[in-house]
Amino acid sequence: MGAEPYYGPDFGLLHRQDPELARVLLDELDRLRGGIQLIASENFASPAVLAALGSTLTNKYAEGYPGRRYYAGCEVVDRAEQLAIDRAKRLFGADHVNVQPHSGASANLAAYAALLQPGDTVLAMELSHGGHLTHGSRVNFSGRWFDVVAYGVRRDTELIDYDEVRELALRHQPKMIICGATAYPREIDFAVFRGIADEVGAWLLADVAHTIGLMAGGALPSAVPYADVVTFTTHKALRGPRGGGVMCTGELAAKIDRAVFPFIQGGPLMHAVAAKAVAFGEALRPEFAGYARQVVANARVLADALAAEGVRPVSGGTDSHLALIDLREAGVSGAVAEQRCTAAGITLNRNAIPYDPEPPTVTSGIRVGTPCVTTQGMGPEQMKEVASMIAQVIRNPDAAGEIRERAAALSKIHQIYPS
Ligand code: DSN
Repeated sequence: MGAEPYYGPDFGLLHRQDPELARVLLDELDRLRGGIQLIASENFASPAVLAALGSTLTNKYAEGYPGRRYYAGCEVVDRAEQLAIDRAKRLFGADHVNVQPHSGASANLAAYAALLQPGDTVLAMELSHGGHLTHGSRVNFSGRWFDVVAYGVRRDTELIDYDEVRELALRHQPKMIICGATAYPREIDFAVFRGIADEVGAWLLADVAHTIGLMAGGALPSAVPYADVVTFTTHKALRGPRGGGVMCTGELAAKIDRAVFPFIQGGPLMHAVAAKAVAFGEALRPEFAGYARQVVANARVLADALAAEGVRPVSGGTDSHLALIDLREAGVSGAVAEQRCTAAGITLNRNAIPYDPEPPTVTSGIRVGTPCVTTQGMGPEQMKEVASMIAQVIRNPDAAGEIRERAAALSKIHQIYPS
C-alpha cells in the first residue's frame, strides 16, 4: 500500500496553520446555525459536494474539453468532467451539456456569445419585474452590448403577460428571447415562449438558474424540451457547488462549447466541475424528487401563512421555491424589513415588487425562499412559525431579541452539518 491519499479538506490543519481564517469559517457556520436562511438563491451543499470542492482537483489546468485539452496530465480530471456531463444529460435529457461556466452570469454570457452579435435585439424580462442583470440591465454587458426590449407582468394578475411578449416579439423581431427569472414565483409556460420564438424566428434561451433543482426533482416542468439553450446554476435549489452550466440542442453544441472556452473563459475549475458531478449524482437519487417537492410545498405554506399575517404574496402565492412579499400593507419598506429580520436572525433579501414605487435600494418587498430550510428538514409547521416570526419582527423591531432566540432554537432542532 502506498501513502494514504490526501483528497479532501482538513479543518484541523487549517485551524493550526491559519487560525484567523479558520475563525471566519467557524463564525459563518455559527451564523448559519444560529438563524433561519431564506435567501431564495442559496442552499446548503452536501458534505460530499464540499469534499470535492476542497480537493486537489483545484490544482489542475485543463483548458479544452475531455479528450481534447491544451495541457498534459488531464486524463484523470477528464473523468470528473465526463461524469458531470453524463449525469447532467441523464438528469435533464439534454442533447449536450457544458459544465464549465463559473456562474450563471458566465453561462448567460456564453449563450449570448454563441447565438448573437453585438447590437442584436433581445427580448427579455424586465429586471424590476423579476428578471436578471444579465437579461438586459444597462449596468451589465447585456444592456451595454445588445438592444434589449423588456416584457413584464400584468398589473392586475402580476403574471407574465404572454400577449405582451408576443406583441413585442412581432414588433421588434428579436434574434433571441429569454425566459426565466430570479424573482418570479410562478411557473413559466415554456411552450408558449417556444411558440412565440418560432413565430418570429428567434432563438429561445431559458435561464433556469433558480428553478433547475425543481426541474431536476420533477417539481416544475423542464425547459429542456422547449428551449434551444438552457442556462443554469448549480448552487441554488440543485444544492451543488457555486457554479453554472449550459444545456443545448446537438445542433448548437459546438457553438456553445466554443463560447464557453476559449471565448469567455480559460481554465475550468476542475474541483468545481467534480463537485457538480457529485451534485448531479445526488439529484439523480429518488429522494431528491421528495426534496424538490417539499421545497415547493414549504414555499406555498410560507406564502399562505404570510398572507394570513397580512402581508400579500405577489401574484397571490407561488408555484416554486420562492415567494415575493408586498409589504406596503405593513407600512415598512423592503430595506427596513430586511434589516429587522437580519437583527432577528432571519436572513432574506429586500426585493422590488412589480411596478414598485420605491427605488431598488429601498423596495416595497422581500423575497423569501425555502431551499435552505427544506435541506435542514423543516416542513409546513416550521414554515408557519417562520412566517409568524417575520410578520412580528417587521412590524415590531423590539421583538428582535426574542425572535432571534426562537429562530436559533428552530435552527438548532434542524441543524445543518450536524457532525
Ligand atoms: N443573485 C442571484 C439571486 O439572488 O437571485 C441571481 O443571480
